[in-house]
Amino acid sequence: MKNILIAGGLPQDCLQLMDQHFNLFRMDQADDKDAFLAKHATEIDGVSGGAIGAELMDKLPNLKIIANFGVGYDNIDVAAAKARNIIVTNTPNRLNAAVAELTLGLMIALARRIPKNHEMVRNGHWPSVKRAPLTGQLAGAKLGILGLGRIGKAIAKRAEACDMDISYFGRTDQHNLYRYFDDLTQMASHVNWLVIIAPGGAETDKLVNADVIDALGPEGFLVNIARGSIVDEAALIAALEQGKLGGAALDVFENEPHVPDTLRNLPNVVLSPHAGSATHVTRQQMGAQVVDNLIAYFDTGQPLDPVT
Ligand code: 8YV
Repeated sequence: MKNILIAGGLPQDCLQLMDQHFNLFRMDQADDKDAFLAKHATEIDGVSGGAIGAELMDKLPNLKIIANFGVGYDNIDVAAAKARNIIVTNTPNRLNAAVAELTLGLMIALARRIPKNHEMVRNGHWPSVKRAPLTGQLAGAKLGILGLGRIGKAIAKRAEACDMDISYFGRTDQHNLYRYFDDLTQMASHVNWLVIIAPGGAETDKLVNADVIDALGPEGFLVNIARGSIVDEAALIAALEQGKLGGAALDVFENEPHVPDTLRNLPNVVLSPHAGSATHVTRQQMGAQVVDNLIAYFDTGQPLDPVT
C-alpha cells in the first residue's frame, strides 16, 4: 500500500474511503508537525488536504502526487510541483451543479430581498409595513459572467431558465449563443449583474477593481462565488457604502473566514460562508474523486484529473 500524508482537513467519508486503499499519515492531527514530518517524510508517496507549498514538497523526497480536494487549486504551488515532477490533481465537474445552484440562489435572494423580508416577518414587523416592499427581478435583466468555464456554463444554463440575457468575459470567444466581451469593464457597463466564476491566483488577482465596479454602477449587482482574491474588497466595500454599486452577494472573501465588520453591517449585501460545493452529495463525490485520482495514478501512472 502507498502512503498518503493528510496535510489539512478532509471530509470524514473521504478519509474513510482513502483509508481502504492507502496508509494514511495524519499530519493534520499531529501536535508537533515538524517532528511528525521528521519521522515519516521519506515514506510519503502522495499528499492530500490543505494548502501545499514548496517548503513541504522539499521535505518529502519521494512525493509523486498532490490530490487536491476542490476544483480550484490556488492553495497548491503548482509551479513548484511541476518543477519537482510532482503531479497535481483536482476535482472538476462534480461540483458544477451545486455551485451553480447556490449562485442562482444568492442572486434571487439579493434581487428579491429574501433575507430582509424573512427578518421583517420573523421580527413581527409585517403588520406595520403592511405590503412587501417592491424589488428588482432576474427576468429580463442582463447577466455578465466572468469566466465561462464548466461552472460558468452551468450558471448560464440556470440563468437562461430565469429569462436573463447572458454575456461573458474570458480569455477566448467560445462562439456560442451568449455575447462575448473581450473587455471586462465594457461588459460591466453593459450588464446589471456581474457573476464571478473564474480561477483564483496571480492571473486574476483584483481583476474586479474599482473601475469594473464603477462600470457596473448604482443599479448593478456583483456576485462572487469563485475566490475573494479576484475582487478588490476595499473598493467593493467603498462602492457599496457610497451607493456606487447596487448590491453584492458574496460566498467568498479576501481573508476567510473573516469578513470585515463594514461588509457584515451593510444593508445591500447577502453573505454566505464559502458554501458553493457544500452539499452532502457533492462533497461526497468530490471526496471519491480525490481517492479515484490517487488510485488511478498509483495503478496506471495516469491520474484522472491532472491540472496541467
Ligand atoms: C472548496 C472550492 O474546495 O472546489 C473549490 O474550488 O472552492 C470548494 O469546493 C471546498 O470548500 C473544500 O474546502
